[in-house]
Amino acid sequence: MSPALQPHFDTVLARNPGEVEFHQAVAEVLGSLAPVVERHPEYVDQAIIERICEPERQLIFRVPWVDDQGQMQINRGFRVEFNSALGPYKGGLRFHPSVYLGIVKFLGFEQIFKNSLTGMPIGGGKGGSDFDPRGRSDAEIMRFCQSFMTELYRHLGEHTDVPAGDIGVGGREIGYLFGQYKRITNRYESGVLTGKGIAWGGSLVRTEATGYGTVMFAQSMLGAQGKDLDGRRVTVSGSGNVATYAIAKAQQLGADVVAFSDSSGYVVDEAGVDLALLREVKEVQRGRVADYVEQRPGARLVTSGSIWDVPTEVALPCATQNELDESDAKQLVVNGLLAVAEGANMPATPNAVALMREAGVLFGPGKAANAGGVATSALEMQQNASRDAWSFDYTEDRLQQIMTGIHDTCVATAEEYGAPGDYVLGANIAGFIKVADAMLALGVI
Ligand code: NDP
Ligand code: 2IT
Repeated sequence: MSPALQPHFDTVLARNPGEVEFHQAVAEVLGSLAPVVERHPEYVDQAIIERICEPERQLIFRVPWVDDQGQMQINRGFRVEFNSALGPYKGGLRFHPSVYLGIVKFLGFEQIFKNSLTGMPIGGGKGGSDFDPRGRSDAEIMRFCQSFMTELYRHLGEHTDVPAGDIGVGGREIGYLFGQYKRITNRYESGVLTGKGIAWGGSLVRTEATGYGTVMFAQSMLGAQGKDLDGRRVTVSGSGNVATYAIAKAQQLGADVVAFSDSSGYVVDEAGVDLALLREVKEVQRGRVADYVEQRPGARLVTSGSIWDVPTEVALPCATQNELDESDAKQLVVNGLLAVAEGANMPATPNAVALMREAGVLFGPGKAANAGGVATSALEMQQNASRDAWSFDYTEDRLQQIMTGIHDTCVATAEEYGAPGDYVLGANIAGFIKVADAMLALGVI
């Protein structure tokens, strides 16, 4: 890291002890900014680096609820309102037992630059809870969401802070959260949450957007090299929202998607993933990947090793942070990997990223590659503000334009800063500069 930035990183480490994922995310962004602060010393002089690493507001609250056995349960809720220089705080809510402040802050920090890259007027935030939805009934999920919103509602608003989904939070949870917000405030304020159902203010394409956008980004990276996805072997980790629609779009573009996973193992389906069956198992039955294998002759479940052992040309990590490490990267490269687009947030470890890039693999970092989800959330907000509803095709076209724009911005910025083809540098610098300039214009706040 450059000498101008190192003291600020040391301060982040000292002020945020134990938040290892947050440290990792900050190191990755600051690691790209040396040429920027050389050209623009005002970013250091005006404390932009220090300010951008310090959330504007951090909320931690108790979430009490009663389970189906009548037992009192207590979880912890979080919302980190990181940066509102470009617009209202925007970012998802994650419900997973691993959630703690360090995870929410890493996700919120990434969101600042991702949202900036989309070109839409949205700031960065993230939230969630250590609540584990696995095995909980619909009624328990509803009571948890209602309790969570009973505290959080006072901090939200279509012009203030606009949550959406993330791991463990999909359309069902957004429904319960929106219902409670509407009841408490007595306002039908559609723009306060995104990822809503189509009948009650949602946008077509939002469900598909993150996975579709990730594949559009991979296609653009390959296209810049005169290649495409048609006929290529593709592996997608995870089997949730992002993974499902990454598989769908990759198949539409002619790829052979041969593997996917959940936290219990991975599935190899050499005949090509049966998307209709996967959706039935995950979205309707709320089952596990093992249930897919039971209903799909020829597919096999592997519960040891890693999905990245499966030979593939294009890897799309769409599960969670740090799920692809250095030894996975080594194996992928040995097996002939061409390109990676991160559908998840920070799924590849820093050593894995370095190894793949040194091997000449095209690498699309999450804050660029998975930005289609939040970009389409901003399109949902736009429809809500104008009380309009767009067609699927029109909305998908807008998503495609946004993803192409992000790709081209990364390429142009990397070239401008002397690192052609470096999508990590391009994304970090382009995302940062827009926010930094807005912060300078808005004064010391
Ligand atoms: P879902 O909850 O729909 O799916 C998550 C998937 O990842 C599940 O298959 C889950 O398996 C798997 N997974 C989660 N944790 C682990 C783990 N520790 N090890 C292995 N597998 C795991 O979430 P999403 O699809 O919405 O999110 C996936 C990723 O994409 C996250 O990193 C999220 O931050 C990111 N993202 C999501 C966006 C969105 O719009 N939803 C937008 C941009 C990024 P299991 O069921 O076994 O836990
Ligand atoms: O990580 C992400 O970009 C998301 N979970 C989506 C955020 C959003 O507000 O749509």
